[in-house]
Amino acid sequence: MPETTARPSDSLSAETLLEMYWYILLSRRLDERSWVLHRQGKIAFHISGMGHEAAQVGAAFAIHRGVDHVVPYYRDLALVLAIGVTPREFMLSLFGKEGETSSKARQMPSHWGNRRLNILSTSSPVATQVPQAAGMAFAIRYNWQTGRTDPTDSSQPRLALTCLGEGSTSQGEWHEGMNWAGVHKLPFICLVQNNNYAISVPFEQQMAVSTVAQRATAYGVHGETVDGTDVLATYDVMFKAVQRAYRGEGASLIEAKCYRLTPHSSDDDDRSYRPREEVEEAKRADALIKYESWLTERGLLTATLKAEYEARARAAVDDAQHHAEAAPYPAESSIHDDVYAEHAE
Ligand SMILES: Cc1ncc(C[n+]2csc(CCOP(=O)(O)OP(=O)(O)O)c2C)c(N)n1
Ligand SMILES: [Mg+2]
Repeated sequence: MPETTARPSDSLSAETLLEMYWYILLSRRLDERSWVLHRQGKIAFHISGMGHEAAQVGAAFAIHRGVDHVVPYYRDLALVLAIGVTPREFMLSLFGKEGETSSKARQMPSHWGNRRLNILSTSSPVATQVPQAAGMAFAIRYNWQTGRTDPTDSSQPRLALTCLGEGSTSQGEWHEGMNWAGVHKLPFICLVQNNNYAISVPFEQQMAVSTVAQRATAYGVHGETVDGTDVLATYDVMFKAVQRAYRGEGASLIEAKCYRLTPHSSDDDDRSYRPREEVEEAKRADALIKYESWLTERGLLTATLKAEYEARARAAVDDAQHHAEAAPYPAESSIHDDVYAEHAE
C-alpha cells in the first residue's frame, strides 16, 4: 500500500479554509486601495504585502491568534488582519489619525502594534525586533521553568513569533536573536519571508548560501524552507514548528519563499532593478489565484460565493477608508503624551 502522510491542514474544516481565503482577499483589497490613496495624494506612504499574504495567513492560523506574542514586520498586513487587527485600525495608521493603535499615530504606517492582540510594534531599523522577540520567548520559558505559568495553559502566550525579510537576516541583531533562541531552546519562531530582494539588492548579493533556512544549523534550531505562495503548505510547516515550541522542544527558522508583487514601497521604482517579465510571471503564479483555484476545484468556492466575498471585502475597505478620512488628527496638545514619564507630585 502506498504510504500516505497526513498533513495538519488535512483536518482543517471548510469553514477555516474559507476563513483563510477571506484574510488573503481582504489583505489584497486593502493593500490595492492603499496604493490608490497614495496616488490620489491622500496618504504619504504605503508599504505593501502583496504576494506575501499566503505565507502570512498560513502562519497566523498555526499559532494561538491574539494570545501568542507576535512581532511582525512592515509587510505583515495579512498576518495582523488574521490575528484581529481591523481594516479601520489599518486605515487609521495610513492616514495618521486619532485611534491608531501602534503609536497613537506617531509611527509610520505598517509598524503594527496592538496591545489587545499581543502584537508588539517594531522600530524601523530592520531586524532589531529579533532579540526582543527572543527575549519574550525567554520570559515564556522562564515562567514555565519557575512554575509561574503552565505550558499547557493556552490562555497564556506560549511562543513568540517574529517575521522579517531575507535581506534583514544580514543584520547582526538577527544572528544574536537566533543564537539566543538556540542556546536556550526557546519557544520562538522566526518566519523569514524571502522575496529574493532587499529593495534593489538580490538574494545572491546578500548571502553566499542558497537558502536562509540552512543557517538554522549554525544556531542549533530547526530550519525549513516552504513555498510561501501556498497557504496550506506554510500552515503545515508552521503548525509543526508551533507544536514543537509549545512542547518546549525549541526554536524554528521557517523560510517562506514569496514574491513581492509591487515596488518595495510607494517611494521605490522597481523598474531599475527587476525585469518586467519576472514580475508578470510572478503575478501569474499569484497566491490568491492559486488558492482560489484550489478551493474551486474542491467545490468550496463557487462563483456566487466568490462574488459575495469580493463584495464583503469592498464594503470593509470602503468603510475603513471613510472612517479614517472622517477621523480627527491627534490633538496638538497631545504632542508630549507618552514621551516623558509622568510622576505624581
Ligand atoms: C538597519 C536598516 N538598514 C536599512 C534599512 C532600510 N531598509 C528598509 S527595508 C529594507 C530592505 C529589507 O529587505 P528584506 O529584509 O529582504 O525585506 P523585504 O522588504 O524584501 O520584505 C532596507 C534596506 C533599515 N530600515 N534598517
Ligand atoms: Mg526581501
